[in-house]
Parts: sequence; C-alpha cells; structure tokens
Amino acid sequence: DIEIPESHPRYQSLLTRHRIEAGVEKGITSKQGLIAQGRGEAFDYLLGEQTIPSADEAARVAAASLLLADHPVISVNGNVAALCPKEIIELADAVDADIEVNLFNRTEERIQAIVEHLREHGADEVKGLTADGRIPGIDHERAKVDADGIESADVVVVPLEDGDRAEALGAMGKTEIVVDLNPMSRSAQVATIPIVDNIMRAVPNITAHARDLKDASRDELEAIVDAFDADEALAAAERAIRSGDE
Ligand code: PTJ
Repeated sequence: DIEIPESHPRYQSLLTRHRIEAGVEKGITSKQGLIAQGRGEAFDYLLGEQTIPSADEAARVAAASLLLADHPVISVNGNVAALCPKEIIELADAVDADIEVNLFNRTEERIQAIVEHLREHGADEVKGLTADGRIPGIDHERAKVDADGIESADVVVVPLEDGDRAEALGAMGKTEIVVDLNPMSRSAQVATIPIVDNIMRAVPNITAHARDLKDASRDELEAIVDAFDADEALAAAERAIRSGDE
C-alpha cells in the first residue's frame, strides 16, 4: 500500500481510494468501480464513517446465517477484490464458505485477474470461471454463475451487488446477505439481511461475529436469525443518515 500517516483524519478514506485506483491499474476493478466507490463514500460520510449499531447487529445475524448454511458462497466483484481480499478469505475460512468471482461487467480477463489476485492473498479454490450455471430472469452475461457455486448456494454474500441480480437471486429462494452503504439501493431493499456499512468494516465484522458464535447451538443461531427485522435495520440506517445520530 501507499504511505499515508495513520493519524491523517481521512486515513481510511484515502487508503480505500488508493486500493480502488490500484485495482483499476491491475485490471481487477472496472472504471465503473471508481464511480461506485464515490457513491459509497458519500453515504459513508453521512454515516460518520463508522459501523452503526443496526449494521453491527445485521453483521451478527449474517454470521449466524452463514454458520447455519449448508452451502454458503461469497461473491466477489472488482471492487471487493481490490478493497478487502484478505478479509474475504478470512471470512470464507471462518464460516466454511466458497468464494466465487462474479462480475457485473463480466470479462474473462478480469475474472482471471481477480482469481489470481485472491490466490496471491492466500485463497485456495476460487470459483467463477466455469460459468455452467445460470440465474433465471436476467440477461445472459449477467446470469452466468458456477453450478457448484452460487447456483447451488443456500446463503450468498453479495457485497455491492446490482439491484437486478440481487432481486433474481432472492427469487431463487436464497438467503441474501447484501453489504451496501446506500440503504435505499434496490440490493439493500431486497436483501434478506442488509448490512448498511462499508465493506472494509463489514466483512471483518461478520468474521469476528462468526468466531464469537462458533460454539453456539443451532437453536441459538436460529433465534438470532429469526429475531432480525430487515426493514427496521434499513430504517435505522436511514435515520442515522438523515439525523447524523445513530
Ligand atoms: O466488478 P464488477 O464488474 O462486478 O462491477 C462492480 C460495480 C460495483 C462497479 C457494479 O456492481 C456497480 O456498478 O455497482 P453500483 O450499481 O454502482 O452499486 C454499487 C453500490 O455499492 C452503491 O449503492 C454504493 O453505495 C455501494 N458501495 C460502493 N462502495 C462501497 C459500497 N458499499 C459498501 N462499501 C463500499 N466500499
């Protein structure tokens, strides 16, 4: 990474920007990824660049849901790969999930580059290149997934997903965990478990909760999942953005 003094008031934000830029240079992040990051940053600024309590609760629910899953899959796009590759691998290890590269602007080169990038950061198996499965109801390129990955997953983590696909994955009956800083985005609105937080904070936070819940019984985990109210979590995030309070 670059040398930004950690004492800089906008340290995290500058680090994030640098990672996204480096991702574009490395061929893993799309140019649209730069725009997406800017949109996210605006919401993060309004949230006070912190994990609000409702997002922390959602991260705990996400961890419980991932621990209960038969076949959890974490979807990785060009922004996620650039921003938190190591943290994604740690989460996958903590909840025994598959990692699948799945792109909005799909190109074989970029998938390959992201798979390589994740391997450099310690991932063993990374799915996404087989593309022998489909998400019903969306156009061909965006529908491509691995049959033994996202297609057959019961719980999917889709950080920064686009609205159409988020909706289509929900229609397939999957439990969908969305990380998105915009509580009004369609992906957040259709998610089973929306986490309104920066992926740089949310992914390690889900991992920490998963480690904490490691010895919990299925009954305890189910109780955590059942008590969650997605609409209330979105409303809490919107209140935090509008008022500047939590
Ligand atoms: O690599 P690809 O081809 O799969 O493309 C990925 C992007 C993100 C470019 C693509 O999915 C896209 O265009 O997404 P959108 O429609 O711009 O939506 C991105 C959403 O993520 C917005 O609602 C942002 O607020 C949010 N967002 C951006 N950066 C972050 C974020 N949410 C959490 N953490 C972030 N760092």
